[in-house]
Amino acid sequence: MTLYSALQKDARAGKKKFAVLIDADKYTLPSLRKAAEISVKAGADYFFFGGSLLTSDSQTDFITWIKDNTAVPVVLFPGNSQQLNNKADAILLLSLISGRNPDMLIGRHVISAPFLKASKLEILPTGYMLIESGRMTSVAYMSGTTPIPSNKDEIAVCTAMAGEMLGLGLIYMDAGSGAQNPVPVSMIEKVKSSTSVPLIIGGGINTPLKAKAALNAGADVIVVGNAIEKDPSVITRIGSVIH
Ligand code: 1GP
Repeated sequence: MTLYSALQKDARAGKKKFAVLIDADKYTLPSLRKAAEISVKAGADYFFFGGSLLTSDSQTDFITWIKDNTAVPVVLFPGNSQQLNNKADAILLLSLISGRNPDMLIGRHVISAPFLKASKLEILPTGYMLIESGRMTSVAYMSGTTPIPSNKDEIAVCTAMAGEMLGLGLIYMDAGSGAQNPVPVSMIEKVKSSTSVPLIIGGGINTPLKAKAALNAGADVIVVGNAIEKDPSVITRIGSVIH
């Protein structure tokens, strides 16, 4: 079964999942091992790999270590085409549909297509939506796009519906890494009730309470990165909310 079929099946059955986001720049091999061990014990469903910048060359070693030592699938969540890596299992092929930057909607994909076609990566076409979350986030700055205002649920709903109609198999609403405020609950509820593809929510989820709020509102997968870099034990507490 592909990762996408499993995700779709679990989303339909209401089985919630969580992804631990690894930004390779923020880890050393020992700290990665520790986070990975805690993640496995906490029942993490995926390791997502990515970040707005990647300045070290450790990503390949980290992915290799995770593949050799755990059974948790590795999914690329690339900030740019330099983060492509065929040691992973799958890639969120992100089209930044909340923005109007053609490079992020289709340009980078054209450049990456031959590499992806030749790789064994499972391609997960994803409508990626940035949601305004207080202060400017790295992803908004680096992508040169304006996030959807956090009080404009209807814009988020129409954007997600359009993404689904274009054939994107996942919607990922992201407040941005380390966001001051996560994606609002009312926005998650409305997007969930207007679309039928699995919904991923991330950005600023740093407590079990915020994880629970996103899941209850309709998130099928939540993504946690920043909070874990600061305190890996957060994974255990969030894992217990989910499973
Ligand atoms: C960022 O959604 C991810 O793109 C995760 O956000 O790092 O705030 O958990 P955090």
